[in-house]
Amino acid sequence: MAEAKKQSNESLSRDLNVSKMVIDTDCMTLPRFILKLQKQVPQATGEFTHLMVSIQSAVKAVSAAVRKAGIASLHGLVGTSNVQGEEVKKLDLLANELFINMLRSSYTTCALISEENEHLIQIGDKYSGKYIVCFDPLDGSSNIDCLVSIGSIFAIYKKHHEEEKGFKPDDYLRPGRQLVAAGYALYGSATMLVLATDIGGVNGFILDPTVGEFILTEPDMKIPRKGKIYSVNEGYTHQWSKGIAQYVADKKDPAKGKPYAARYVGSMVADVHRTIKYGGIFLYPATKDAPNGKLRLLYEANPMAYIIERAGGMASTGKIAILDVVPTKIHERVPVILGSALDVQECLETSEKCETNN
Ligand code: P6P
Repeated sequence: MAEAKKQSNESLSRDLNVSKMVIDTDCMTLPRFILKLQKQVPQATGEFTHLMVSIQSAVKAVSAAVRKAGIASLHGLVGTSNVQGEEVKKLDLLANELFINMLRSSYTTCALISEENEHLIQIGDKYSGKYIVCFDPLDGSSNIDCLVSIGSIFAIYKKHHEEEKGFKPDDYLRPGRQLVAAGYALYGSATMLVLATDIGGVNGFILDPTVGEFILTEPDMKIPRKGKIYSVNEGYTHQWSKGIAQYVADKKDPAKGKPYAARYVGSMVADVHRTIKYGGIFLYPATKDAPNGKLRLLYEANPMAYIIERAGGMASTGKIAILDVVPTKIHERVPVILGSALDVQECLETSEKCETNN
């Protein structure tokens, strides 16, 4: 009997292997990971877990829409009405609605700041919670039609006085160093969600479409101390400060060491994700036309700086750490120099030396 049972088990395991359908029966999903963090915080109420599950839902829906976008634009459907007479929404407006609706209905937020909305979105008392979420629902959307990777970026503050109703400006016009979490979703060859939290480090989750869950594939992500790639739009070289121009020139000068490779997608999430994975430096510096740079502090620079610092890198405006900037308005811009600590340090030193000598 035992022999027969052994043989049937062997044939069963062979059948499973043959189908290569190795299902991980203990996979670490994003909700499971967040719950694990929650259990490490005695006073946790579970609201952050609800908030992250809502953000996850928004990202899953945006991911599905992005994957369909190519088809929609292929058939020239975007901007027209479909058979039900509904307008086929532009992807960035659709993404914005998805984030707003998921965040509002999570009952965990009191205010939302979106790249797509001129004014702060106040969440009424019925839905109100203690978190303020700053987000860019679809960053790099100008790249949609050429199918280049795009992303969503978010940053989460907890209001100063949880017991009080509503919120005040200093609950969100505050340094990024006071964030409780930040993350991005990258809609590339796969959809990845990278999340940084104050106690959990930086962790990467890949969306497994067969299960419909984000699965932890890159625990405790760390950026290399130094890289071999620089990432900047060199079309603005003539508008940079002498210091930045000198640093970038040095990265290409064999007399200054092995030249770096140039990589620039023009989609911040893609450029930053590559910088975390491979090391190096990403810059969107100040220019004559844009003395504060192009990237927005609350929902681009701060979340990326929070992630980069927790991954062991550096993120600077060129003058101070991005996370120490005190915002004065919700759509404030800042220059961005971020990446491997030794590369950012070298850029700041070259820039300072150049400014001093002139
Ligand atoms: P430029 C995309 O429009 C974006 O906001 C970021 O994702 C990206 O890093 C930057 O602008 C690219 O700007 O001026 O190089 O096209």
